[in-house]
Amino acid sequence: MAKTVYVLNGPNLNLLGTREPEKYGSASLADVERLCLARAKAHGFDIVFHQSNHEGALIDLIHEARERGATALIINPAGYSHTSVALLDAVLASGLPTFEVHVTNIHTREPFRHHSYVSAAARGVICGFGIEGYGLAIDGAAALLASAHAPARKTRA
Ligand code: CA2
Repeated sequence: MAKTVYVLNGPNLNLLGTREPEKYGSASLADVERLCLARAKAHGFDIVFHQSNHEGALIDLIHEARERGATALIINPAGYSHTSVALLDAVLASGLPTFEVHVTNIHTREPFRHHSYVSAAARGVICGFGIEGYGLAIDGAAALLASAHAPARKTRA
C-alpha cells in the first residue's frame, strides 16, 4: 500500500499566483499541488493536499493525518507560523515527521517573520526556494524515511 504524505497550506496561500508575484512568484496553489503529486509519485507516495484559512481546520487536518497513519506531514503554516502555539501543539501531538516549508526566505523579511513556532516540532525546515521548496521537502522526507528503515550498516572494527 502506498504511503501517504499530507501537504497542508495555511492562510492566504489560496492567493498564490494572483497577487504579489514579486514576492511569491507566479505559480498558483494548483501548480503547487501538481508539483507535489508528481514528486510524490516518483517516491511511491500518495498525497493528501489541503489549504485552509482557518487555524482549527488545519489542526483537525493534522489530527486526521495522525489518525490515518500518514507517513509524513509537510506544512506551510503561512502567517500562523509566527503566531500559533496551537498549531505547534498539534504537530507535536501528531508525532509525525514534519517538514516546514516557506516559499520565501522568512529570515530576509520583517523581523516578526524570523521566528516560527512550528519549527520547534519540525524535522526539517525549507525556505526561500519558491514553490520548489515543497518538492525538496518531499525528496527530503523520502530520503530520511528510507535511511530510517535501512538495515544497519556494518562498521569497520
Ligand atoms: O513564504 C511563505 O511561504 C510564507 O509562509 C507565506 C505567508 C507569510 O505570512 C509567511 O511569513 C511566509 C503568507 C502567505 C500569503 O500568501 C500570499 C500569496 C500571494 C499573495 C498574497 C498572499
